[in-house]
Amino acid sequence: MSVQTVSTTSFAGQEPGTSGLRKRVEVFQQARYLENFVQSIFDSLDSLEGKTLVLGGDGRFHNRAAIQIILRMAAANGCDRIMIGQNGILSTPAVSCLIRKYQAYGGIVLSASHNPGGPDGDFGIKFNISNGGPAPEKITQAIYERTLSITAYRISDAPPVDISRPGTTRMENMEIVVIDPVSDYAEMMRAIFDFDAIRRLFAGGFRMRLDAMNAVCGPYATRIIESELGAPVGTVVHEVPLEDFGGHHPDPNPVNAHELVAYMKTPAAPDFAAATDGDADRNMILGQGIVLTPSDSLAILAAHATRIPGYAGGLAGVARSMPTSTAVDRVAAEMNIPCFETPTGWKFFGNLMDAGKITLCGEESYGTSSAHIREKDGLWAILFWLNLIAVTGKSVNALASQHWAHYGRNYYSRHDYEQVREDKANALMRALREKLSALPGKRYATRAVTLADDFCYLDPVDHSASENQGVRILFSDGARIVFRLSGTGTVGATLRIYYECFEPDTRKHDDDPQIALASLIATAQEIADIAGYTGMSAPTVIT
Ligand code: VG1
Ligand code: CO
Repeated sequence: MSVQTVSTTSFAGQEPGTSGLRKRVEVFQQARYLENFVQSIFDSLDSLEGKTLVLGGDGRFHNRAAIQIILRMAAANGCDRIMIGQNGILSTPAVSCLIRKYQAYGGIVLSASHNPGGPDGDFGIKFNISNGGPAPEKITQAIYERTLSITAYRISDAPPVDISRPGTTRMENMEIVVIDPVSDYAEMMRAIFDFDAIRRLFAGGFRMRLDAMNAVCGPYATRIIESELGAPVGTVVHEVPLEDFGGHHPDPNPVNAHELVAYMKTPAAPDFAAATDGDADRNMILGQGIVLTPSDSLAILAAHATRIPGYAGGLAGVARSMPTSTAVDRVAAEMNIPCFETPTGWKFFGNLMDAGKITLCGEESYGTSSAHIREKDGLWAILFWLNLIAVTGKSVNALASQHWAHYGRNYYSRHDYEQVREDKANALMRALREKLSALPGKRYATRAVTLADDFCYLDPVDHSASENQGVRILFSDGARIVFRLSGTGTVGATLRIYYECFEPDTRKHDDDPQIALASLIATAQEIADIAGYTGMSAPTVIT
């Protein structure tokens, strides 16, 4: 066993996006591609000597091969100890939990999250720092810059390590600890939620379906919801993680999880349903006949948080990403706590949590979490809902209607235009930016524009500025349109347009969101000429 130094040349485009580096599997399979990026991570950090890293992934295709390479590189780069999930499996929230609990220096998550998997799908890699959260922009930028100048990487020639059983082995001077992927995470959930109340709920005949989409949530959900909380076997479906997610697109939204949505409209529908994504950090919440928007879910959880043991002391504050609806802002205003607006991507919440400024936060893209870790957490959100249903005795539908009656309803929808030519998407955004200064005061249908800008975030903790985080157009009646380009896609550009309007009148709370938002959707077309630039008369995905 010895450490080799292998010369290499740089690859273009190893720039982390909204959440790590994501590329097609075939790109990652090129010789030296993963090695270059991993060495660039290590080169951008302090020495690994004496430090512990956490390593795991969502089990997608290329996970097993990548894990063996990273183990050999970590050993060669002087890492002291690496904690790895059995069979290389760890959900993103579990990685965050382990880094914090064992005071690791950081973690490497192998996942392209909500992107499809399999040999023709996507692969991804992300570095998390010692607070358990995604590396902030200054670190991802340093990693990217390193990938451009790299000339060599270090790797041990040790044979592959058996990671199929918990236990400890060594490679070079590094200790490799294979751990059960679920137990630490489950212990943390027990400390936050009232498991007895949820057990009584299931014992009383409450029925639920959780679709794990053949991704990494399966082992966590079966152990916690079925074995521990007593839900009947079969409550968690598609519970076995598969390398290609069984052909599912593991992005829990009404389009990809259409079977679950349809099932919730049948007479056989259980009381509650949920779905999670590739790496188990996203969640979709459903009641009988309804899918709750993630923005509403966040607002409702915030409004009831003190009923959950882990949040009985109250919330320090809340935060949402800029495109997320302002429903939670109304809750924060009534609770008299601060509400922060951050750019898209979980990395921006970390500083606010570390500084004790927020307890709950979320994004419109089916992400919700709290300061218990520094990532979004799908199963946490589902357990929060179960706990809430157990202590209030109310259904998802009842809790939503009650919420809208009290605060008003923020109708919300996201329209995605996928696989747009990059030059066209960029031209649309450029033309829109050029128009912004002329928009305030202009009227569209019944509304006047009050503000139009390109969102710039000033981090209140480290005072860093993040510019060009999405174009937002705000109207006099509280409606908003937001335009931005996705930072997680791997083919062409994805244009995301987010629509929101506020309806205080209870009699108008049961409309179809697309109808409630129709005039705003027409306004976006008029302002941005979406059809002209994209050549598409309708979005490819509506959520
Ligand atoms: C998308 C979502 C964003 C989320 C990110 C990572 O990013 O919009 O809210 O944080 O995915 O989620 P983008 O840049 O494509 O809009 V995950 O669960 O895929 O890591
Ligand atoms: Co995810």
